[in-house]
Amino acid sequence: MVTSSGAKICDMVITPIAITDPPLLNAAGVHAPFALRTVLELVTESGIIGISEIPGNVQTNQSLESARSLVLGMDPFHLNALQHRLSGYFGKESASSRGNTPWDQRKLVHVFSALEVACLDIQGKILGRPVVDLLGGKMRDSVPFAAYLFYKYEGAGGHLGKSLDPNATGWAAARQRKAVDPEGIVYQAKAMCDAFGFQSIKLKGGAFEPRLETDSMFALYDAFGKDVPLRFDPNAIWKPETALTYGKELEPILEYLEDPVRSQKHMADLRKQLKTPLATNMCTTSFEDIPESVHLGSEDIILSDHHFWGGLKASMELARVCKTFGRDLSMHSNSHLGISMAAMTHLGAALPEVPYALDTHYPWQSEDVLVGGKLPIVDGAVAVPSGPGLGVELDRDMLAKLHADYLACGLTHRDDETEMQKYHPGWKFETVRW
Ligand code: GKR
Ligand code: MG
Repeated sequence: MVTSSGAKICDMVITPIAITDPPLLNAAGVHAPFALRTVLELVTESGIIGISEIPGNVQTNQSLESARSLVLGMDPFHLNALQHRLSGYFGKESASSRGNTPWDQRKLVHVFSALEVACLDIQGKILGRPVVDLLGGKMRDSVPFAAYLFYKYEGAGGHLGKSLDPNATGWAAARQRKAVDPEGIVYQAKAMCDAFGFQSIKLKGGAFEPRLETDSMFALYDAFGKDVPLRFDPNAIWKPETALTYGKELEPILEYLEDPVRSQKHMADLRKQLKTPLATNMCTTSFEDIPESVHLGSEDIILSDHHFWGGLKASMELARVCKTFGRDLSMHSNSHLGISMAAMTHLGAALPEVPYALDTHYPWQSEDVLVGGKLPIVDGAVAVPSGPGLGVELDRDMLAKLHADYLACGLTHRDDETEMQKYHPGWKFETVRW
């Protein structure tokens, strides 16, 4: 018989926020001065509040809101029933609904991820245990992350827009510098690694033609040497023949090559011709994609993201699937704050293996909604929060400020193409460019 924990969910608070984001370049354009996130709070009858954070998008927020009556009255331990209700309500969402952009645009996975993480936060607070224990327990005390480099235009983002903060020092100063060539990328890498102690490096590509971006990878190799693993991600913007040419050239220096080409088929074809492992957060992006991935052999590494795979438990299940089918699992990221960072860290601590340092955009963000500010990254790693639940607490003044920024900035969803047109009128996102 199903028993209730006596802690039903009685309120749900959805707060869209806008966070300062520098003009980072990628295949789809450039980041706007603010990245959007949504903070969810679930409140139980006994006053326990569980929190979570997902990418901000007005349609996702509306979906979350529309699920309110399905959530209220639920026991926060009954995640299976909650998922069943939501799937019935939203209907099947196919993998192709993720869209063509480097980031995922599906609704149900985001909605369920938000609810699941907030419920796990509540469960942990009821039980007095950290979320990592609810995922099977800690395999490590801290979780390694990688330096995530971007080509970028000058500027710090936020209210400063394209201008610079003259008072910035250290990483805050380096973060606002322009990086549009190999020298700029090496400068950024050194500043980021000095500040956070990262021991692996990823460069986001797809912004410039392949020659320049390949040269940047060799410049990083020259600057950091063979002991710092390097990855490169052109977000599927290369043609198969381009990927083969530059993939071969990069073979001696890459730990892995991420989404060089679009589609499982093209990835599988390329994988047969390259020695470098291929990783993806674009071609195998849901459980529904796994059969074809296995059939074709489209990648070596799946980059999970609990916001896109339907939560932390689903990501643990993905780890098992990956193991079964001979894939490694690592982690993808998008611009995010500390609630997501805490969730990613609990997951990273629970995973049976972490063969590669995980992705995070966290150093690019200057604000946070956590009491005590940003979670520290020390020697490239984040310590697993030890308090109950996620182990982090909402700073309500910051939440209110970032919500005011959301209202003032007028953005409703991520649109890097429109932002790019402010720099280059008429610029168009092409899914395959070079
Ligand atoms: O933040 O511009 C960006 C990235 O390109 C991001 O949107 C991607 O989803 O980090 C991502 C990736 O690995 O593809
Ligand atoms: Mg990627």
